[in-house]
Amino acid sequence: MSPEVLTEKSLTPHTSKPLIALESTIVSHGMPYPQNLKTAISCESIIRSLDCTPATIAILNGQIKVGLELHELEDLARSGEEKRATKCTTRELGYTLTKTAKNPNIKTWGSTTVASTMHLAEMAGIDFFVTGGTGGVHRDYNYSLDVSADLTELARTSTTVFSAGVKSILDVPRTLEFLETHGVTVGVYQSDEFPAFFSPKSGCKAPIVFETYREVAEAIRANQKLYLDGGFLLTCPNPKPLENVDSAVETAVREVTEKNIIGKEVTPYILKRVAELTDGNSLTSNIALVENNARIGCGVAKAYQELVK
Ligand code: PSU
Ligand code: MN
Repeated sequence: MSPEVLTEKSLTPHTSKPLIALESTIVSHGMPYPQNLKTAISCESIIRSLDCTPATIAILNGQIKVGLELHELEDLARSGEEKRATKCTTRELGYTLTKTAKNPNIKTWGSTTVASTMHLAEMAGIDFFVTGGTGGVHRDYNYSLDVSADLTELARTSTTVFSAGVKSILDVPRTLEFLETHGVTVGVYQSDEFPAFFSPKSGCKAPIVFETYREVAEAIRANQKLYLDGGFLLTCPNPKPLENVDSAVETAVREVTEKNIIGKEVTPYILKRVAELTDGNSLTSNIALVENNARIGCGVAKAYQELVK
């Protein structure tokens, strides 16, 4: 990270253990309080228990933070509902840094999405990043041209992202086409079907199936040796699938059009509505899959560390 943005306060944790980046938008805009805090804490402790070091990334009062203290995680978790957190994708990083720096008396967060977390993780020298679901091509793409910046960032930033695939709120086949066009390596862990977040099944074939952590680590290493600068997406099927989520998804997606919700508000709106319409069942499933991604992320990070030793 260049010295201007990497100050003493934002320092990456010093450790010889593999570092695992975590995003902050999932905390501020992806889940309600207090489940968001519970998930963030449990994810960090799973990572620690597997002998890796978690580093949740966010912007606090004009300061990039790589690795949050518990009280900061708590504050971040409350900041979504209190509207003190701005969802901040790559294009808003610079602006959010300068804007939030002007609010010294309010704890204002710039919460980073998959795209912006990938970028900051790479700058901080962190190779692995665990999240829940990645953004993708939206279902109404023909009309809205809505493609998440997560996909374009995956095309250019060499961070390995662990997710449970792409939610059925999105157009899964088109998301896979986009990733193929942009040369992103997409693997599925121990399944021959690409997972769709709540469900391990999307109807789309896995582009690559990986059976072991070591195999994934070897492929990441080989990409690096080939100077392939793009990202690597390892998708992990949800261990606690949620059935009958389709009608909730349909309703939420329809409401987006009816209410003319656009831009970066779309995804948080759909996530919130699906949680409401499934009586919170979607949250239980969401938490289980993030924890599962954390375990697999640590397994691969450790296999990678062995490989480059
Ligand atoms: N999908 C989820 N949970 C999330 C997100 C997506 O299941 O929390 C968040 C992530 O931060 C992701 C962002 O990077 O939404 C994508 O937003 P958009 O579709 O506006 O690019
Ligand atoms: Mn979008």
